Amino acid sequence: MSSELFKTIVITGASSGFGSATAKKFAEHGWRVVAVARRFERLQALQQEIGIERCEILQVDVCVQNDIAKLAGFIKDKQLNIDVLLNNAGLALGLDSADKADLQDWKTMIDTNISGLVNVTRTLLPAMVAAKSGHVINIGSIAGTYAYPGGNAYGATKAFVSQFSLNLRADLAGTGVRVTNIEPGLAETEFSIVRFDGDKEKADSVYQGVHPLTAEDIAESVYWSANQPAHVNVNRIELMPTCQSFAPLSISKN
Ligand code: NDP
Ligand code: 8X3
Repeated sequence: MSSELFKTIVITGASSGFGSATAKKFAEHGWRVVAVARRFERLQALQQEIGIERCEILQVDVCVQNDIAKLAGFIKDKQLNIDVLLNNAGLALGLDSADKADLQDWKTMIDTNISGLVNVTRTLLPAMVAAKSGHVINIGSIAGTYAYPGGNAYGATKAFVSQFSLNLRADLAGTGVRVTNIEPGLAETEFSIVRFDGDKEKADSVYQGVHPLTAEDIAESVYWSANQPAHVNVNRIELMPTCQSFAPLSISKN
C-alpha cells in the first residue's frame, strides 16, 4: 500500500471538471479527499465512484462565510491534517466587452474567484502553519497573464490569484508550507457551459475543431506539484493545449 495512504487533499469545486478529475487522481494514489462544492448530488456521485473510505464530502459555497467555517469545523472534527488545499472553485461569466458586460456577473466572479479563494485560504492556513507542512495549490489561468477581448473581470480575478500566490510564498517562507499557482489555458470542462449561461451549443463550439486540454491534464499537474520532495516548491505552472497560442497585439486603424 502506498506510503501516501493517510495524506489528505481538500478540493474546492470538486463537483466537476478539474476538481473532480483531481479528486479521482489523488484517491487512485491512496490519498483521502475532502471534496466540496455547492451541488451535493454531484459530490455524492463522486464519493460513490471513489469509495466512501477515501472521500469525505461537504456542501460548501465558497462565497458563504458560514460554509467555510463549517468546512474548517469538519476538518477539525475529523482530525484531518491538510496536506494539500486545492483552491479550484471558480468560474467565468460572459464574454461581452467591458462596456456591455453584466456588472452582477463581474461581482460574482470577484466573490468566487477572489473573495472565496482568499477566505478559504485564510481560514485553513493556520492549521497548516501550525503543522509546519501543507501545500496551497491555486488554480489560476493564462487569462491572468494574457489579455483577450471579453476576458476583462475574469482575467483580472486570475491575475489576483497569481500575485496572491507569490505573496503567500513570501509570507510562508520558513514555515514548511508550499504554494503553487497552476495556470491552464483552454480546457474542456463545464467551464464554457457556465460562461455562456447553460448554452450548450455555444459552449461546444468553443472546443470544435481543436484539441483542448482535459481535466485529467490539469489533475496530472496538480499531482506532480504536490508530489515533489518537501524541499521543492513549484511556484507556477502555465500550460496550454498545443493548438493554442498568442494573438498579435492589435492596432485599430481609422
Ligand atoms: P467547471 O465548471 O467544470 O468546474 C467549476 C467548479 O467550481 C465546479 O465544481 C463548481 O461546483 C465550483 N464552484 C463554482 N462556484 C462555486 C462556489 N461559489 N462555491 C463552491 N464551488 C463553486 O470548470 P473547470 O473545472 O474548468 O474550472 C475549475 C477552475 O479552473 C476554475 O477556477 C476556472 O476558472 C479555472 N480554469 C478553467 C479553465 C478552462 O478552460 N476550463 C482554464 C483555466 C482555469 P458547484 O457548481 O457544484 O458549486
Ligand atoms: C480559462 C482559460 O483562455 O478561456 O481560464 O480564459 S481561457
